Amino acid sequence: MAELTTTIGGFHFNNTIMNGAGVWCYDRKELSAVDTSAAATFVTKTATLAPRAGNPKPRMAATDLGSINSMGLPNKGLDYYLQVVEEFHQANPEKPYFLSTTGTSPDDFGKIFTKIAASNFSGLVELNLSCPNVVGKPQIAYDFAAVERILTQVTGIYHGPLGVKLPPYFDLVHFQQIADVLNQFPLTFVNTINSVGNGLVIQDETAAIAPKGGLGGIGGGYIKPMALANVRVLRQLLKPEINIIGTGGVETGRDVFELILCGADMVGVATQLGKEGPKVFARLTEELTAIMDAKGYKRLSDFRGKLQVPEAREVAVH
Ligand code: RRO
Repeated sequence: MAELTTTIGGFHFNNTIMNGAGVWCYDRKELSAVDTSAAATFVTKTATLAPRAGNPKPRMAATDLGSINSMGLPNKGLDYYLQVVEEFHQANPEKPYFLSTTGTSPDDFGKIFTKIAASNFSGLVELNLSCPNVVGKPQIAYDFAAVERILTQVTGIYHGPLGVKLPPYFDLVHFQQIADVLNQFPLTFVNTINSVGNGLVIQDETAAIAPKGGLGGIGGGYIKPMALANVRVLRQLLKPEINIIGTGGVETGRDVFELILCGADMVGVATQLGKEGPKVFARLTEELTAIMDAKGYKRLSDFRGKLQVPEAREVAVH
């Protein structure tokens, strides 16, 4: 039977599928449910320095094709997640965990990473540069100079394994610009993509969610083509030592397969995890394994990054 082990930096995982930050990761109870599922590991809800209530409700809606959210970074604060991840680490010293974090003002980043550096944290940090839902705050990673500034500061303070969560890019020049910035830093991984920011879902004659006049981050099946393209192009542009976690639009084992075909080292599941709960990981694992077995692939490296593109045939004018 095919095996699904993978590595991010020097960290080994016994499966390639995990949650995407924001879903089933708010507190100890939710993290425990993911930890005891078939998932490789978990990433926490994105932690800010102080706890936050987030945006007013309704702030999340599932649809047949995916989801919209404007949660607004509700979280229990960095201290809570540092402590909880340390507890999981004590119980499972062999299993690496991800801590997601971000700042809500320029001063925060230094404070956050000074705190993490001074803690016992020994997993991987995912710096979220792409939350689309904090009122009045732009998505940081659409500002390439800001990304460079923040990573210069953060990597000067923190020397542990670090990755960034990126928003989707839609323009080939922007792919090159973000890759040029990221390649200057000793990053362990990027996670691409976050939700597609500022979409609108309407139910009858009313927006599905309340904050920001109904606008929110779109996830699920709607965004799979953007996730595939972002994984594929960033794999071509980033230094090979930067691993990629592909997130976006995973509903089936086939979707996991396609993200790996585009170059993902690991795959995140968010909207479908919200719909189905942590048992989704066992189903996706079975479906991916069945695809690999049918194709004769023994391990992920047999097909990772090996997407084929049809040969282009010239077209005559007529
Ligand atoms: O909390 C949120 O509103 C949120 C975050 Br931090 C994020 O990174 N992505 C998203 O879709 N929602």
